[in-house]
Amino acid sequence: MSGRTIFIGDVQGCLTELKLLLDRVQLGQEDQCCFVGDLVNRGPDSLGVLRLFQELGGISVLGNHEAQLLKRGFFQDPGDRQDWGPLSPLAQAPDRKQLGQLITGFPLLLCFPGVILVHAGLPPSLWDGHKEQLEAWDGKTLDPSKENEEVSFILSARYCDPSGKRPPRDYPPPGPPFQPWDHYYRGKPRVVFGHWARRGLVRTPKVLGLDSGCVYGGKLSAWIKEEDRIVQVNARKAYWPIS
Ligand SMILES: [Mn+2]
Repeated sequence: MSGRTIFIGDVQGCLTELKLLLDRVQLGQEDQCCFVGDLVNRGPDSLGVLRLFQELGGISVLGNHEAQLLKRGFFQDPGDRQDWGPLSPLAQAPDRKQLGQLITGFPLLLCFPGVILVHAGLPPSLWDGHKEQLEAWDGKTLDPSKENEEVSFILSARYCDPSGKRPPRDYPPPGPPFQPWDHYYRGKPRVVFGHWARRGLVRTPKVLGLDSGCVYGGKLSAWIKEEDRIVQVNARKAYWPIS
């Protein structure tokens, strides 16, 4: 029997909950764990999460939290004087550079059979789900010197208007003409994304939103593709105030 594909929402350093979730899905040797990004920051053990991710041979797309670290050169030289808060143990870890290389390789978008994985949103140029356009993005990594609107849509979009224009801010909810970006998605592959803790779990025929706010005291969610099944664990506590 071949393994399953298990998509996992924003972990944000919640190592205990991640381990519980992997128990609950009864992770097997052949199973592949695919993360929506934001493995790190805010929660109690980002270093532990990255090491476990490595051990699992996990796959992840890039989240905005990882992108920030890459842009700030965190993995080359986090700097002695800077206070990295919950990321301090990672900043001081002997395997920091190695983990940084892993994250540098996180793509912005990944295609699986029947599924597209991104951190936050699928940019307007991909809403029709044309194969050639998707192929151009599949596996592409971040070039920090070439960040454009599409990259920022992938990393941080929540609402947009029918043309794909985003509101100045997503909270409080912007109201018409803005809608959650997936409202406009017409493609065939199902899009798996995270990044939107306030919205919580989203499950429609077109998309799965897996950020159920674990680090804020919500849940950590997984979707097992082959079984079309959601598995969740409750956060042990709120590790960070929701902003
Ligand atoms: Mn995010």
